Amino acid sequence: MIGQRHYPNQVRIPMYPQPMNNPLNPLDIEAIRNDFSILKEENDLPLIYLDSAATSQTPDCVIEAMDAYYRTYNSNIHRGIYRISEEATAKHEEARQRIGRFINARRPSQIIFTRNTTESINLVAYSWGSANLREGDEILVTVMEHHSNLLPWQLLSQRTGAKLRFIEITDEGVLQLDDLERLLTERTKIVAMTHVSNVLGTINPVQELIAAAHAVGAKVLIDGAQSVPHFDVDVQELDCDFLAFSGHKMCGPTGIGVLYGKSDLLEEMPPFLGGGSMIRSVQRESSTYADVPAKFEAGTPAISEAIGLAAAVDYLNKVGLEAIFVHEQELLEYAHQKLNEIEDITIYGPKPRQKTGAITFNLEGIHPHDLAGVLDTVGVAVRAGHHCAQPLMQKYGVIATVRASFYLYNKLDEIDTLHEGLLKAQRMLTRRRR
Ligand code: 7TS
Repeated sequence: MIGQRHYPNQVRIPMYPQPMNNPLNPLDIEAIRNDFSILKEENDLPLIYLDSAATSQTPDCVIEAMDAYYRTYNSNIHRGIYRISEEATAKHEEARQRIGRFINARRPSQIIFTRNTTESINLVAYSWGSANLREGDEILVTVMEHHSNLLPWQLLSQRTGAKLRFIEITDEGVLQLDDLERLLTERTKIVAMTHVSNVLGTINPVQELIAAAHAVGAKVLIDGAQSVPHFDVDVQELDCDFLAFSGHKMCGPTGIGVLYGKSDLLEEMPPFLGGGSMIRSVQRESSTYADVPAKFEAGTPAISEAIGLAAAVDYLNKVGLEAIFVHEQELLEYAHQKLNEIEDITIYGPKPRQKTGAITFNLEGIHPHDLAGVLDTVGVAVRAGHHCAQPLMQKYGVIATVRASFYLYNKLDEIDTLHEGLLKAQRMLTRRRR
């Protein structure tokens, strides 16, 4: 369930899953950490992994599921008339079902396997976009998009003459919705927006925006790369037309992503890539295509990765998304409190409870890359850079920031080490002495 909060403009803003505090269901962090071999590796320093927004760590159960495929039934799918190929096909299609259930898709055929979020969005922009957009139409995005949810639309705009328009954000890092009526009109054909900002962690009020977009006849693509891993995303409740996400940010492997789409849209969309597996029959000059989802899955797919992603989904279900969300809130509250104690720090974006997963900041006079380098000397892995969100960086007038991002396996004392690392960087790299 999504919690509700009222904004002055009467837009109902879903902020976070409820309940926020569920003392009956706290995470057993030590048991969870035990599920991740990489966190138990013996190194000079323990790994303090605060870069899950880039790629999350992989629990052993996911590695084992993929290992079992290669060790015991490695074969191509949908073609072999022999035991192990049938087993691989069954496991691959079962994975589709489990992943579909995870986002509450009506049917497994609405789950299209891609390589990642980027490919899922490109698929929609090329296939649906090229068939449906023309000069005079508009594409509405936000300034907080990851480049993966901007470049495909820029390219579409260049191909079709459709115009890109932007929802701005406030200084606090939430969407500025007061001029939505001006931006969202009958010219708008698609709204493509992130559910959660990969830089700020802001949770956007997508359910209300989807309803508003549908009211003017626009379709909506939600970039779920940073939401699906962190809280319950229900495509039927949201009523989005498309949802894109990546396996490697939700305890799954790299090389597998998902595009969910409404069936009627997927059925009328032309293929994206041509090749084996996506055809019904082929003649010299033309062909007919397989049904959805095969129509969009040309070539041999990432078989073990789909099986691994299904294992990841089972793992997240077992731990409980709600408990994960509450745990992340606790980490964020503590991180805000500790980092706010540091002088000359600028923290970007909203406060905890309006966001999930990440805290993004700069220390005056220190380049983010230098800061990340010093943090590495105390074992802390963070991301420094523009985070593939340059328009957002421009909004804040910076080239880059440091981002610490959290997931189910992070502990409060890791934030203490982050804090100490930042003070160390200030001692080393500025004239400030502490
Ligand atoms: N959309 C959002 C919101 C993202 O955070 C990312 C990746 C993508 C799309 C692209 O995902 P991919 O799996 O296709 O690469 N974000 C990040 C990040 O914040 N740091 O590294 C990758």
